[in-house]
Amino acid sequence: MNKSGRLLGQAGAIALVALGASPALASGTLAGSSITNTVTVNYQVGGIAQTSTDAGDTFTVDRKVAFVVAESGDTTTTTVSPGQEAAVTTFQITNQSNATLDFALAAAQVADGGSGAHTGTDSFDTTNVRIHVDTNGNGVYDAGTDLLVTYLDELAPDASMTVFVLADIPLSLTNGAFSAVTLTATAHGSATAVSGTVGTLDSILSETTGANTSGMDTVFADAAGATDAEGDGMHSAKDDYTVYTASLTITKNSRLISDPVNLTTNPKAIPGATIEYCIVVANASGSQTATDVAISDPLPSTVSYASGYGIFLNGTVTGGDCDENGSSGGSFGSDTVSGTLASVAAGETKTLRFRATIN
Ligand SMILES: [Ca+2]
Ligand SMILES: [Ca+2]
Ligand SMILES: [Ca+2]
Ligand SMILES: [Ca+2]
Repeated sequence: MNKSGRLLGQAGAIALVALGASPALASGTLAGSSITNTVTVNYQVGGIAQTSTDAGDTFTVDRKVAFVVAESGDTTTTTVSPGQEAAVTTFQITNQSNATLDFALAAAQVADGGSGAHTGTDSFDTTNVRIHVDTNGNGVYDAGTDLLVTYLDELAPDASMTVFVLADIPLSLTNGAFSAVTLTATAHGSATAVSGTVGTLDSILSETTGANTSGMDTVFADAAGATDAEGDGMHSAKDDYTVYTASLTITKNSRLISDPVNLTTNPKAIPGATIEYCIVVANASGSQTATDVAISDPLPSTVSYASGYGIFLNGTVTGGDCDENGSSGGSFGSDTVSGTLASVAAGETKTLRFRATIN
């Protein structure tokens, strides 16, 4: 503070309290602002008013860097299917600083065994992780509209911006597989001005070390986030993806129906015998419904498809064997029996059944 008068040295501090009581912004008086006030003292000598004495005080408001990265958009994990592309998690970045800042953005995988924002233990990494900003401001990711970014440019004091982390989900993941992601924002800005350059990621900020200077100093007031420390010019939060998928078990067995010698009484697997193949598709409880379950069973040359019997779908199972039920369907061509089950829900078991003779 520059004191230009000796009288009433506390006047500047009193005036500052008065100013701070009603700031224009929640984040406070803008960094770089000059706060000036002048005190005037009138006095008398011998009962006669004398010429008044003034004392002025001017100082520069310093930059308080405070901001929050928070998961937003939903309160639960993002459910995904194996092979899904551009699965979205949503974050919000709020600038609580008294300056306009850029925020460099980085999305990082959480290692196996780590935690996310919701219940689960990290068990896989997503691929092709990228960050988009909510360009049209509707809070929802819009492909082709919400632009790919590596930083937020010139976020004003008290302003918030929604960003989306997009990732691709690998195939061959099991139900309940969990992948967490951490979004970290790092404060950048002009070294000397209350705002930076539009369209450019300004310099990474550092705190002013040592005593207060006459210029705009920088103070880090950010909290500790998911993976960053208090007062480090960074803040971070986690979100996560959980795989919901079908958990199919396929079993196949055969039973003898008849043979040319014993007929249906204790038939044996001799040439000319008829056998029934039973294909069972089971989906574990707690899984997602599998749809368009396409079964394809190429027959070896040692058996011949029993075209007169047909193919039966969606039958029941007793003791691991197909019951003699189900509805006609499927097809036979190129020595292959085929059929499609429209859906197999969690906990359901469905079948494909057909007969062949031993050559
Ligand atoms: Ca991971
Ligand atoms: Ca949008
Ligand atoms: Ca900038
Ligand atoms: Ca921090």
